[in-house]
Amino acid sequence: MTTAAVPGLPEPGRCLVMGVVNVTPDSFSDGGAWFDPEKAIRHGLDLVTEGADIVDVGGESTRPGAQRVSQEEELRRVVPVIEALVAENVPVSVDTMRAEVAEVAVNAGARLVNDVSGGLADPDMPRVVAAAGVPYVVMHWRGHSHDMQTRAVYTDVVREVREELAHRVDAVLQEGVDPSMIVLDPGLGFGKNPQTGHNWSLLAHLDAFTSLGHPVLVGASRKAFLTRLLAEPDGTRRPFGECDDATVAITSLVAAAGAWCVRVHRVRPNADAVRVAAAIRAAGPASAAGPVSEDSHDAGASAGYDIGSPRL
Ligand code: PMM
Repeated sequence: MTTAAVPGLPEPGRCLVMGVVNVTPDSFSDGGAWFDPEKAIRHGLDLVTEGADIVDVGGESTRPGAQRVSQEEELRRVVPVIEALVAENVPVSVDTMRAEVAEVAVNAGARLVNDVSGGLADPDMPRVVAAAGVPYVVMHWRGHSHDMQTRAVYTDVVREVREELAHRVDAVLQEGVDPSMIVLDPGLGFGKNPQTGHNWSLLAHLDAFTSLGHPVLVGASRKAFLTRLLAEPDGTRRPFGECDDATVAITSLVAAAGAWCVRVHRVRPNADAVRVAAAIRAAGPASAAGPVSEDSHDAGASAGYDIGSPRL
């Protein structure tokens, strides 16, 4: 289980909380609430007040079926928001699949590039990230939103997602990305079928990803598999915005299982959850056996924590 520190980002000695600011009119989870730049900036600052360690700013919706926006429009949406948050010393990540957007964002002060395509959408991305020397979230992805759900076909979802991510790691290393800068993400909801349990299998085997030797980020917040899980008896799905308690439950479990970071829309209860998970880990058998560094997320795995076992 690896949750090593990532250069240039906070190291609170627990799972980090990344708060989401979608500067889009059409993201599925928050439906355009932060499309106005002033509102987006205010929202980012509010998320920090609620306990976000990082604020993830994105200008392109990745909801299933979404069409792409132009690069100019993406830049127009995200740059002013990133600049304003950076001016307030907020650790900002940019959620983009475009190398040029990543480059402009990093020049504006973004500290992390969050690429849901793991370098597949724009072949220049890994080289640009390597040159920028910033951490890079490499997410599992099988294609753009307009048809990604047709690619959600697996014989063994955990093995295949792990192998495909491992290939992406090799590819970005070849392009010069430093291994210490790589963060992995199984890509819940992206090319995963919410009706067949793909997302639950990935969550149940987080160790398959932490064992690849890089910190792991989990983005479960308000995803469609939660709206189905929490559906009414007549099948009416729970609205996205009413899946936050379930998101917090996942946060607790993945934080205990060694996730490095969770990406969430409602920060405060998730910030509470990661602190609870850290407190339980710190009080576990490894602590009784000897002092556990507050920074060590790895200590529990070898000591065999009950909660904190890498397998959920
Ligand atoms: N999910 C969304 C957008 N960006 N980034 C990472 N690394 N992981 C995710 O799971 C992820 C992401 C889609 O969610 P949203 O549009 O509701 O914010």
